[in-house]
Amino acid sequence: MLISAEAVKKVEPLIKKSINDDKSGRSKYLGKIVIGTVKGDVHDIGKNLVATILGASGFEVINIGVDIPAIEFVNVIKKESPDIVALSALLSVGVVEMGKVINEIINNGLREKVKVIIGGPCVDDESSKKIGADDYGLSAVDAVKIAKKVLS
Ligand code: B12
Repeated sequence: MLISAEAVKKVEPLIKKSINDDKSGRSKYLGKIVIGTVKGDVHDIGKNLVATILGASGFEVINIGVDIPAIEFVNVIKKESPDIVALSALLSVGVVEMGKVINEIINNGLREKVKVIIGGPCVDDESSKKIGADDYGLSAVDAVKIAKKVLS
């Protein structure tokens, strides 16, 4: 696992460069997204891939890293005023943490101001509805589709 994770990290800048070099297909500005992996979870390969693809699709992306507590998401929302917060988790317990982030957003009176999308192998329609997310996705391609959808 560690070797594959390191391999992907090495390749990531090359993927970004190749996307940035291909200016022909670049889209117009679509909005601002804050993305992070929720507390207790340090998996970031998929989340970084999602961030890269969203960035290449026209979104301004602020990637705040891994193991991010709910209150930290709220602090960044207050500072950056994003259109969307994207939550990533690979561990099953991540869904509970995602729910905590949404509750913290509600408690701080920010829910009307920001859309919340969630993703990772452990999320589905049921869990997304249960915690009150606006939508969920299972891949980087989904991320672009649902980000556009929740803002439309
Ligand atoms: C690499 C890896 C690690 C690396 C992570 C390195 C890193 N920098 O990310 C290391 C070695 C650190 C690691 C640690 C652990 N891991 Co791990 N890990 C994996 C592994 C092999 C691959 C994950 C991966 O990168 N996949 C490739 C990426 C591209 O896919 P992805 O992450 O799913 O992302 C895609 C989608 O999910 C989606 N997506 C992701 N985020 C978002 C967000 C949004 C908004 C949207 C729309 C979409 C989206 O789009 C992405 C791109 O297509 C998986 C097994 C597997 N086959 O998936 C286990 C796995 C996730 N790990 C697991 C476990 C248990 C652990 C540990 C607890 C092990 C341990 N006992 O220490 C620790 C947890 C540490 C922690 N606190 O987080 C379990 C989780 C089980 C569960 N369901 O809870 C898995 C499933 C392995 C298993 N079968 O048991 N792991």
